[in-house]
Amino acid sequence: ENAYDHARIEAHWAPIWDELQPFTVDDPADTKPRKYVLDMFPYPSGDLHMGHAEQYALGDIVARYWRQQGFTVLHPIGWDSFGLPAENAAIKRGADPRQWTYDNIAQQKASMKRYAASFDWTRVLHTSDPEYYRWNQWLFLKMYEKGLAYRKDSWVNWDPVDQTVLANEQVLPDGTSERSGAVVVKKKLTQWYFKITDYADRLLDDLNQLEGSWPAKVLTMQRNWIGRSTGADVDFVIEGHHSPVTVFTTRPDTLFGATFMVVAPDSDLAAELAAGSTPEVRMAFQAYLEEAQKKSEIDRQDTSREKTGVFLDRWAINPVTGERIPVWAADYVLADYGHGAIMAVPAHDQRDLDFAIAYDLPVRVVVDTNAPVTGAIPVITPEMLASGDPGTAGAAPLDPVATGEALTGDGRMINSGPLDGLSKQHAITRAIELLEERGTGRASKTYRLRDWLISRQRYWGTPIPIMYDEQGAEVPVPMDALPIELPNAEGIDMKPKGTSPLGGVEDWVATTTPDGRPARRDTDTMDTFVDSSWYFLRFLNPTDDTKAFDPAMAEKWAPVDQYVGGVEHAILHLLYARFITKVLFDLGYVSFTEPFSALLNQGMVVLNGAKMSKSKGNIVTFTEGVDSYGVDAVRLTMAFAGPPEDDIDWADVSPTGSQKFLARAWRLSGEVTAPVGADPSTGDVALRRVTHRFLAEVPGLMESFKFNVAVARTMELVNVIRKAIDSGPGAADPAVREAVEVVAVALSIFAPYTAEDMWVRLGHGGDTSSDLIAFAGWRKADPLLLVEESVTAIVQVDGKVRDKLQVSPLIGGDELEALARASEAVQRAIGDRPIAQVIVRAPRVVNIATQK
Ligand code: ANZ
Repeated sequence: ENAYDHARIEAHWAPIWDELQPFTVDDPADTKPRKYVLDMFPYPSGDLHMGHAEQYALGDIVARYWRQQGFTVLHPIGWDSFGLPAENAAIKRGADPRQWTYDNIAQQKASMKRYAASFDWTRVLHTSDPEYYRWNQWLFLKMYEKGLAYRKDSWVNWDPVDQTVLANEQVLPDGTSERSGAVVVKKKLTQWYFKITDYADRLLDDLNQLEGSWPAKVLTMQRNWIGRSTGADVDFVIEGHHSPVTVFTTRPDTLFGATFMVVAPDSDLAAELAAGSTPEVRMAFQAYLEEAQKKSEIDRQDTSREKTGVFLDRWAINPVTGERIPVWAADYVLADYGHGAIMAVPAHDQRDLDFAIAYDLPVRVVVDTNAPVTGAIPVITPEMLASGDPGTAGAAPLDPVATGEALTGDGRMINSGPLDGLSKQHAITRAIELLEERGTGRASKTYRLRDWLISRQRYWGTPIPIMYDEQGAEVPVPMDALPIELPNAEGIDMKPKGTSPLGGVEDWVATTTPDGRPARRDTDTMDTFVDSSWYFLRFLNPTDDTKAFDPAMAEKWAPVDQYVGGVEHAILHLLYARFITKVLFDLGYVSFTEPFSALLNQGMVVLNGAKMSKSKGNIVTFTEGVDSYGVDAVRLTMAFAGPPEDDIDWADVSPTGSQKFLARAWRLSGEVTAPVGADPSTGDVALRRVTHRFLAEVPGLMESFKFNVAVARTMELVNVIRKAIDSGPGAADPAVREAVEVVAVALSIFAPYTAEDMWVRLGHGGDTSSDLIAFAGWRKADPLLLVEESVTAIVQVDGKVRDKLQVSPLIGGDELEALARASEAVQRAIGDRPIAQVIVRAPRVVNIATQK
């Protein structure tokens, strides 16, 4: 068997590994250092594809690397197996979603085993198992007890095709559904929410802990998603209204320029103000509201859109000027941001200016953007005040009405009483102080983040553990009655109709409260992001039927040291997992506040520049890939293609090249003739230097995710060994054995089948897990072999030796020439004569000839 045959090697090792289960982590007495390496778990949506092949190669590389570094690595896998794909498949084919799901899981599992992903197969979990989802229900009830799960009647994003509610996060920037592509509309429903907004500050501030270990892009996306704005809340009294109206502003400095107020037409406040107005206003308002509701939130925020609104014939009092200002309803103000009402400062806010121009409302400039601003607190002299010049020098303030452009820049405050002369920043601070002194406002923050809507009108999900008594009051299901299992799918009509399919299962819906009164179950199921928000903890003891997870195990293993997955989860999944971790911290179940200490986002696998998709018919399936080239060649190709965060174009990479390289490396293992354990220190020093530089360099490459460079270094080492055998010290040299063993261990990270076979051919291996190459360990580089040798290079000028340089034996010709030219002795010898010719023979000689 002297030819490399990937199929033979795979067929030999796969059953042995399956038998040994070498990556099971279950020894409580194990004292080795630990790592928790986690791949984002897959949806069971069919067989694996090349994207999976990439992700699971990269995660596995990290896991296998740390094992070679002497760590016990927890590397589990499971399936995110609730959700719409199963339900839609069921609707389309009349199949049971359960059947579809578990069949797909079986197929994916077989593929992952074939792929030699080094998972601990004893920890597999499926979120659609009642043994798993009962703990979603437990989590829900814990959050309910804490007031973090609540129900509210509200406008929701409605996907008219899938007939389900969408989280804000699932609505794309163009206003269509991420799931079905349909244009999302608004609908009023009573839904369950998780109060993630209570955690907005912590979710934002704790991102600082992740700086450097999460991709910067993901941190930015999380920050923008949370979207914290700082400023002030200001209370405006409204004539004839029962209580003051509070607005949020980021520019309290401009309060003296607030010349009208605008409320969101779809807010309760607008309805109340209109109701207290004239019949004409009520009618005009109603018509306007209906128009506004047809528009998407994205449209409403589009600044280029023509401004529209209705005057409510109500008046507010500006708390600092005492002026009466008109109150309007306009759809550029959103009901669910800030307080759904604003103070309009047309001189300094473009939307307000457009509106003021459209409806001929007063505009007052309060920041002179022509005046110079200094970093220091401006000094306002009594003379300046006396002369009426609050430090404004030069040109007159610009006129926003004439130009149509709001003055948004910094400058000096004018027309603003006690704020006059201050810069914007100082005026903001001072204005907040003034408001606080008068009790009409206070410093405040507002967020783009909304509470997490978790109710879904679908069958294939976790039932919400709440029932309603005959008065409609919420009654939580007692903990000891969990799980509330899904009824059998048989006979349930899952076609989307706007209400949950579970509503039709009368004997499931009808229940009794713990004190024996008739009640009806909530028929919605949870967003599947609930399932994935804490699964990393369930892996620690996935079969425990007494608790969601064991805090002692969490203490031992969590947080996850390295999380690996696609950038498509950069916002939602990660945000929710971070949120739930903080909730569990507050409940005292875990001692850490961030779930994933480091994050690696792999790129996508594309084909000829295009995303692979069924509709384009350009999918390379996982099975096709590994059948054609072998598992190891596919894995190696994924690692070698480039930095892991870049996309891989399957048309540009060469799995055949990977295969050839693996064959070259594998052949070496059959040629070594030095016996096992031969003392390498008696071997060829030049080869040993190369081997030990490799040992020293590769860990840094691996830990900075430069897997492609590590593979390139392995290829170089293989070439050097080839030469050493063919035209160097020969196959019997102990340094050759050492080098080939180092190659085998390095390859065990990328190409486990090939490496395992090499290991046995090299005379290692045995019957137990610890004999496998996966646990052979990374050799320490010998520092003595890392010291760079140097050679003496001679520099001649016109045939006379003028200098001797100590240089690396690997120095390039250009570099050596540059050193020679830089030598003072050489320059002196050349004098002012022009150089005619330079001949370089690195690393030994540089010959410089001058013109005579
Ligand atoms: C007065 C003002 C003057 C404002 C000025 C801006 C400039 P960000 O940064 O996005 O948080 N605003 C507040 N609530 C709003 C709502 N529900 N719908 C639409 N706009 C709203 O924006 C905060 C600013 O957006 C607030 O500050 C408010 O306008 C407006 F020269 O108040 B500002």
